[in-house]
Amino acid sequence: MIPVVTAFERSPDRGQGLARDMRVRWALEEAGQPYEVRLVSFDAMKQPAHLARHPFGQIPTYEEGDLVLFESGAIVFHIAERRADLLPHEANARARAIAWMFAALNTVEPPILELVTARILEGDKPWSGERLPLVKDRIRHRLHQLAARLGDAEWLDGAFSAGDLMMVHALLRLKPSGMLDEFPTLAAYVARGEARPAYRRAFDAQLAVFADARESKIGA
Ligand code: GTB
Repeated sequence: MIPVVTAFERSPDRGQGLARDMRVRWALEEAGQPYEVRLVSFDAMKQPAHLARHPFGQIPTYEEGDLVLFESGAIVFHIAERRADLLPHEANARARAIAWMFAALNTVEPPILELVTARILEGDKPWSGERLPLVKDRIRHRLHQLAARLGDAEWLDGAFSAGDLMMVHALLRLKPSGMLDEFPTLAAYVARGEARPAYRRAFDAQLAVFADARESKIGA
């Protein structure tokens, strides 16, 4: 059964791999699981057919036979549980890797998303100049804590896991801000994730979607 993942027809990040289908693609590549992609426009995302897959009208979704899933964390967990070495077999190590997945989604990613909101959606508000440093400080606080825990290790807890996959992808969203470079060990950690062959394959696949969309626009 070939799973089907949904992704942006035209990703606003211009194929930089920041949209969350990238996590799912990456996990599938790590698992050696072929997949298909259904591209959806912003308009189609809000139509009943897609809302039946995703109650909030977003990407990514994942379909595999009768199973329809939304939420990148749940999808990566599903893939990791079944087909990859993305979760350790030993029970305690497995529980810790899952904890890192939650930490990426619930503890590290939220302040990073606040920065995106502050910059893009609230950048023209009169109070934006005062808010931005506060948001950045909240991110720095988390990054200090994360860097302290990572130390000189390659990955967060032993071998590369779904916890690292989610964490690296959450941190990638910081790249355009330059803030990651303030934390060299975290920048190196992210670079290690990006250097994984499975990441490269997933990245190239989503970049090809953007390139194709651009070409068809030029050709039109
Ligand atoms: N919690 C959900 C999950 O983890 O799956 C969040 C899903 C989500 O935010 N999806 C976004 C979406 O569908 C795309 S990934 N947005 C359309 C909408 O809500 O109408 C978020 C994203 C978007 C754009 C960039 N970018 O351009 O850099 C990066 C990430």
